[in-house]
Amino acid sequence: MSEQECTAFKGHDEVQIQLMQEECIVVDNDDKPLRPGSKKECHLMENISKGLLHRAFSIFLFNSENKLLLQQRAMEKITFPGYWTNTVCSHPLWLPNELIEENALGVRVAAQRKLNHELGVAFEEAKVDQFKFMTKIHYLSPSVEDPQWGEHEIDHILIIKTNVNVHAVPNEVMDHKYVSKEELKEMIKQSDENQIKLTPWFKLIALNHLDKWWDNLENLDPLVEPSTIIHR
Ligand code: DMA
Ligand code: MN
Repeated sequence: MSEQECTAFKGHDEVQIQLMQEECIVVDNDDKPLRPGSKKECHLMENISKGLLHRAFSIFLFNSENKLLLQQRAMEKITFPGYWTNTVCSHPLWLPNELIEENALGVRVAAQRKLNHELGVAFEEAKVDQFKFMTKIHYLSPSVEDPQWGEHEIDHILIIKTNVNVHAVPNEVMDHKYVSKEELKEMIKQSDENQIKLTPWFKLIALNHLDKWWDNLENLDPLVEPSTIIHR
């Protein structure tokens, strides 16, 4: 590791440093893949300030009682440690099966992989075809704890309604819970009062988009906007 890399990763968790070598998908403003870019390159604010953008996804998993599964990010995470967020957020990688464009199949393949990697959900419990790709949201946000890191993504929103067995992986997730709409409202209030932390992308989605999907979990098709990119 170079001296510059040692500085960027100072004090961080070894497993999470290794994961910074993953090859994310660098995209243009229309979400067209341009080239692979390491997770590290994609999340350093010095590159983001020059316009570097990558592809991501956010999973919203609801159980049969229509409660939403949230996770609290592990303290080992380099970006947004200890923050509460939607079920899983991550990136499809520059791999043939995660680059498939048709109906965001590559992103859904990655979603299944990460639901298993972070929350220990078995592949059979969340099949690729069960994820519904809703729309894309483009946003930029520096990490408050360590402002040299941040996010600048075209985030694919994926909804899945199913009951799963969660076996959270401690290096990724320190806590998880299912919430009703009212319970989430209360959490948003607590985050406004600085009692808990919510990730900026989750708060943005929860405040602007989530209700219309949550109210229509049995009939999401009319709300699907695959070619829209909401710019924030
Ligand atoms: C990044 O999430 C993705 C979004 C939508 C912000 P992350 O930092 O949890 O990614 P990973 O789990 O791959 O580290
Ligand atoms: Mn990212």
